[in-house]
Amino acid sequence: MKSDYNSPNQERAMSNLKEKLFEKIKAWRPRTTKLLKEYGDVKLDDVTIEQCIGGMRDIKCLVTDISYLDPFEGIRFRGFTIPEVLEKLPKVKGREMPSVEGFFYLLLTGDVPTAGDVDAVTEEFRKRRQVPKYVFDVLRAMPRDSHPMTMFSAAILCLQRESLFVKRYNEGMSKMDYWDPMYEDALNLLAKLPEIGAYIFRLKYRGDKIIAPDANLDFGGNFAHMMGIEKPYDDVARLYFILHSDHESGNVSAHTGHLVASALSDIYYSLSAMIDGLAGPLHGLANQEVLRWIMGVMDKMGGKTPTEEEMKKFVWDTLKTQVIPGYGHAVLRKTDPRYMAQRDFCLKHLPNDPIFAYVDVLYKVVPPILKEQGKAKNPWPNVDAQSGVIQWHYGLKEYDFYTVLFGIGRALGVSANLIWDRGLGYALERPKSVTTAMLEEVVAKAGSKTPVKA
Ligand code: CMX
Repeated sequence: MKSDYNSPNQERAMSNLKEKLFEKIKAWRPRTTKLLKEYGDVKLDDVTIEQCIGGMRDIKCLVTDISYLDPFEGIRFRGFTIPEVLEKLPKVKGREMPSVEGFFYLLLTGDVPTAGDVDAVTEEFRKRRQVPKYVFDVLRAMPRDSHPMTMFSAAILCLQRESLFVKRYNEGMSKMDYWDPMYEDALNLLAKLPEIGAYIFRLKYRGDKIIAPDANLDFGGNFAHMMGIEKPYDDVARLYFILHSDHESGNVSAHTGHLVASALSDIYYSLSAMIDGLAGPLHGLANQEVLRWIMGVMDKMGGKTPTEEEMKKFVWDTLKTQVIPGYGHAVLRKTDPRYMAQRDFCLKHLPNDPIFAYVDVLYKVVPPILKEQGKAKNPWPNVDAQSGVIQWHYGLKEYDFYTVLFGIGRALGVSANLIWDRGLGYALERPKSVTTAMLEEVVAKAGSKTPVKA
């Protein structure tokens, strides 16, 4: 049967990216196989009762080579820090930021692309960009006050009928080929996300005045164009998608994507679920919460920037009922370098923005307060504390849309991971649960604080 995508088993030429990826996967497989087959019983970690009940912090039970999060240094994508990524990747012509396509090449292959490589990936995305009309029909059928993340997740989910992975699986493909239709599905979906995101935005917040895509623009440039926001918003979009792409595998969105895909669900199911996990206020939705909270403070201040003393009072009052959005992290123990990259952008492009002034005062007052309160393990700001102010500055004031931007970025990293998961044949995820009585029994047997395996 003739397949409608390029498979390594077929004679049709693969794209540069796919060919290179296939070489990398083949070279990597023996490492994973050897670890599993020869050293599978080597112990990696102990698990405490606190970790078992308390959200599995720090338990090492996921593998990814696409990014690594050091608690004190922050994220590295394929070994590169954020400043290194921004410096090393080829820039879009005449713009400050690298293209999203080039960054995706780095995530997928681990190599810095040449300008020619970037052009080839840009072309790959361009070919796959057309969003089927039924997606827009589904979005239009939804109540207009649906949250943008609900609409985004639904749009991705309804595309599931396009899955090539499902087709090939039903045809009985070999496990060694799983990565191939996953790659095809991932690129087909990623290429459509900017238009889907911009469509939701214009449908909901710009009187349904939809802007058609421009075939000559790159991922970030086209998104800015369809949003109807002038330069340098194209660079904001590129920066934003790159910064939010990946944060190793344990965060809720990446982990959800991995978990769902581990059942051999296709990328549409996996990414729709990933978006649902991102939509929680303790995770990606925090970027909307930050702006909502700042607006509340601003209202009370009659628009005036509060003094540090006034802001301290707002922070303490907030702590009576909720967490301070944009502060704290489950892994990081210092200011998030994604926060710093956006702060640098603000200092360069919008130093006098009134909301940036708020964010700046918060940076001074929140960490000492969280330290004094003594609960949060990390009193420093995360990515979400700084991201809304940039959007607001460029006219995107509908802050409940902000997490969709996070979602488009996160889809890049999660997709790269899922393709590699398939390439290396990662297993169905199925941790073991215990009962409370079992934990109590373990404690009774231990008779001390020494952790004992259940
Ligand atoms: N404000 C107030 N209290 C905070 C806090 C904050 N920003 N961050 C943590 N705490 C509290 C926790 O609620 C917890 O309190 P309880 O013991 O009463 O339950 C205590 O400090 C210990 O928490 P922790 O171990 O430091 O943090 P966790 O790993 O449990 O949670 C996170 C991490 C991000 C959910 C938490 O710091 C938080 O709620 N931050 C605010 C929301 C936010 O910005 N989320 C976005 C994170 C980045 C992202 O994923 O996008």
